[in-house]
Amino acid sequence: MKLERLKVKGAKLTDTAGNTVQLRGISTLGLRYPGFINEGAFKTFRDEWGADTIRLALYTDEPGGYCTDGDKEELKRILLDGVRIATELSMYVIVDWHILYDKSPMVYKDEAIRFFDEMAKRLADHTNVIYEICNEPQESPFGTVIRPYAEEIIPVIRKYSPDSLIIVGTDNWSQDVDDVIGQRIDDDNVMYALHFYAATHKDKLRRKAIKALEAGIPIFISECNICDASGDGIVDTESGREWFDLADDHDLSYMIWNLSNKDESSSILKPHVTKPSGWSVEDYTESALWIKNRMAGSRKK
Ligand code: IDC
Repeated sequence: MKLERLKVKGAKLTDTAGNTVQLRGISTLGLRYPGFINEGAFKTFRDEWGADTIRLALYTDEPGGYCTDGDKEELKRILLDGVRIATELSMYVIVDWHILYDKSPMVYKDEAIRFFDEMAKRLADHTNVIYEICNEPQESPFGTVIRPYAEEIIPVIRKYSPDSLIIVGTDNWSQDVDDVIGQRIDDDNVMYALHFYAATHKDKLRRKAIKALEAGIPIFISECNICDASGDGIVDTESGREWFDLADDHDLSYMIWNLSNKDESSSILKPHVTKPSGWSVEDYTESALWIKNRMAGSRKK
């Protein structure tokens, strides 16, 4: 089944009939760890977790990163394979240009232009592909860095894909969604990223989210977990519950960090688990079990 393109309407994401849509999904770890990018895994998330989306995280700047010393062709092959699998399973899929240590999206802007030009061209007929153009900018004010960057990248995508949904990161590790107020990008189908890690981020960040929502800013939670912002540490289910309530109350889409068996609390699988799919309760970490339960249980439709 070919999925319909989603459309931003006010602060909400909607289908072509105008019904509100809340996507829920799973983010991979960096694509240089492709171990769990396979049909069985994505199907488990779709059928057992209630997920409808997969986010593919292509790190730009880390050892093995796309813009540093990574094997570009291999990383693109893994990415396109992930897109193919998600498409076959009728899931949405986010192509995530995962800036992090590079802080400013401007550092690898020329690479980003080449990358999105190639991807948008190749994936032009994919109605299920969503582009996320800068994961987590830092020290990059929205008006003077992020928006000018987005204004260069978005037309590159729009050339081939005039209607795709595009997610733009916000400053301070995609927390400063309120920065966008009064200076939105002039494009109908853009949402702004908010990331939370519930053990670190609490009322202060939730208030920022509310402030932006009240100002009509369309927010997309393209990364979150209930552990701390390092991706590790304790799991805070109390703050987690407040975050997921907020997301559900406002129909905010959310993607869970991360699909791996790395030894840290944000991983979905425990470190010893190497099975590529077909996991059972004892294979999941504490955060994964809590989130799975929450995700599968709270789907409205
Ligand atoms: C973390 C991974 C960790 C990895 C680190 C650096 O969980 O295994 O060592 O990146 O490569 C983010 C980032 C995301 C982070 C995650 C947890 O978008 O890349 O992943 N996090 O720290 N923002 C807030 C938290």
